Amino acid sequence: MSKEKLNESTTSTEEQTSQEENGSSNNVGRRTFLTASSLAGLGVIGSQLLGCERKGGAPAVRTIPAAAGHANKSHVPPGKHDDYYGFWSGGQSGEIRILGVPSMRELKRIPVFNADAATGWGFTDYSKRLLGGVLTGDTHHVHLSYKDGTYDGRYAYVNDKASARLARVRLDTFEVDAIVSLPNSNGTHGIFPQRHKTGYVFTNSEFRTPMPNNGTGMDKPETYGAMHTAVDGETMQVKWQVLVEGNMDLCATDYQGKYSFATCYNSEGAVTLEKMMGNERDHLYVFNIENIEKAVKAGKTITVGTSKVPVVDARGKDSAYVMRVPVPKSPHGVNIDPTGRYAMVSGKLSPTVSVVDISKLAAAFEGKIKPRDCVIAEPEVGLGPLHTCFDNRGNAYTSIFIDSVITKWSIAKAIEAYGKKDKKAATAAILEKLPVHFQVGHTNASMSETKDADGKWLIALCKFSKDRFLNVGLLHPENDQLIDISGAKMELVHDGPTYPEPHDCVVVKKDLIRPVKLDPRTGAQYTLYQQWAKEDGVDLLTANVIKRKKGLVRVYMTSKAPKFNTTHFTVKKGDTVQIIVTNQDNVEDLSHGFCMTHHDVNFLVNARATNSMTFVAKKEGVFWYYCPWFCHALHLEMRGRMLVTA
Ligand code: RUQ
Ligand code: CUA
Repeated sequence: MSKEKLNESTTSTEEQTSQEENGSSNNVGRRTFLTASSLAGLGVIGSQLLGCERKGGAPAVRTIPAAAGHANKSHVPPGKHDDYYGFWSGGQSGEIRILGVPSMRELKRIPVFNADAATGWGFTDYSKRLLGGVLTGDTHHVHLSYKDGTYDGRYAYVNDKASARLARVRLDTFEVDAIVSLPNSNGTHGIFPQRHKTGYVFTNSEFRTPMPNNGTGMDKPETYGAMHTAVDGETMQVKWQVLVEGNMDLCATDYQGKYSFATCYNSEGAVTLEKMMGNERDHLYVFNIENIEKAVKAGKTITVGTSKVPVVDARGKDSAYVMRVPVPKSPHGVNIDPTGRYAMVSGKLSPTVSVVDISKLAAAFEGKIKPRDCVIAEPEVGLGPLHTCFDNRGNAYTSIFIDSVITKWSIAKAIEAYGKKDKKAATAAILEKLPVHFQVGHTNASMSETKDADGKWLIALCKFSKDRFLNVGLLHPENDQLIDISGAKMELVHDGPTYPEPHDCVVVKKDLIRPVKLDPRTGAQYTLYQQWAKEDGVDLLTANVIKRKKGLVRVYMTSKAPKFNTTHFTVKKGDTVQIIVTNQDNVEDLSHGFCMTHHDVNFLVNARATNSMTFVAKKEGVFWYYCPWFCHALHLEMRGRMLVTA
């Protein structure tokens, strides 16, 4: 790297900040809210959304890597383990990804709302049942189940924004075990589990629709509503919903099980972008769970459409169920600090984060104070604040999309400065701004969403990598950056290219996760196969059996390296064939698979697991089936024949 470029890359944050403060780099003062026209002027709308250029073409962010040299910190030597599991959402890839932190090595992909050729997810009988034929998805937010304010290592939950679903992953097997469809919901975005125990998982509808959504209402958007839904995290059943008038973006819960939260960026109830940005203030919805549960119990509910789920109608104005805390402007993230005292609402179109004191909410629900009185600080953190995470030293870290920085600020100092004329106090609350590369969306820190936040690592999920990696054509990787936050100053230590597009991650101490190495032969999938075997009078564990029913041929077999116990079988053209394989290897990671050539059939069978897929035998001939997972020196010989007769 040339010296010039290096200098450019290390332009101090102070310089950048002062430029913005005196308005020399653009015409929008830092106090000013962003509007449709000012965003356009800033180069924030349309093709210049990315902050590549601001007015006049001046570069808004450096496009050169920051000074190298801290890389050793993230280095985990060969053969050594990481200290943390990272659970990443995979955005429109529909999956969850597991990374080691701090090495940022990708350890696994868990297919969830997608079809995956390697494992057969989306094609196997069980995954098809869960997915109901919907093979695209959009995962944004992965959160783990809790006990007493920290992770209990049992489950991970993730949303599907595309088709309003919630999935659960078992953290012993790292496989999906349940998917639930959310009634009367469109664009399910923020989700969050309760933190005192495995209780509810709350989900937010981002898109407002007619209620019921039954084929009318294109010209009456003012009548639309959106659902805040409570799913039981144990049974994965939808328990109740709260209907509100505004849209809901991100979701959070307190630490006591009293409240859940949702940001609303479209209190206007508009259906076009310009009008959604009309109000100077939108709000944070606060849901009072005890009061809602009482209403549900007492039957003070309605049903909407064909769903039987009880709905508390809380549209329009504050009530015992829902309160609206006014915050500027089109807020995005809501994050609770590790003490459980504060909800940080990031302004998105306001350069501020609103600090809501959760301990004041009860008084506001009782009408003793105004909802807005619960806001006890509103530090200015930069242009386009999206999400906030925390260390264990009273600091908050907010991702700033337009400025492409992480802003570190002191919660106590921000509270102290609130309402004071003294500009010095406000400046003192902002501790540091670290450039990130580029257009950071979500950010999260190690254990930040638990009472045990440890202040070690921060991840900046940057939406654009621009020229930081080799050019790979039209679609570039995103850039998940690792930042050391353990010292006085933040230090960027790693650039992590990722396939689009992670929205969020949680970073979890490794000891809290206790995966198994062999299939436990428990749970819904195994139960299903036991049921089939019972119906057919077959022992799954030794089966080498063909069962013919009307139009259906079930082929039960086992695998044990390097053999299938069924070496050949015959079916008729037009038969529907179901292949059920039970893996008899009791050896860690000794996975086999089953691929039927020319039939679009290919699936994974892990050690001790059972899996199956169904297809129609369409053409006469001999077709080899084989094991596609490298399992043995004689892996290539692990195969058999299917004869399809006329
Ligand atoms: S939300 S960063 Cu789902 Cu911000 Cu995408
Ligand atoms: Cu079994 Cu390859």
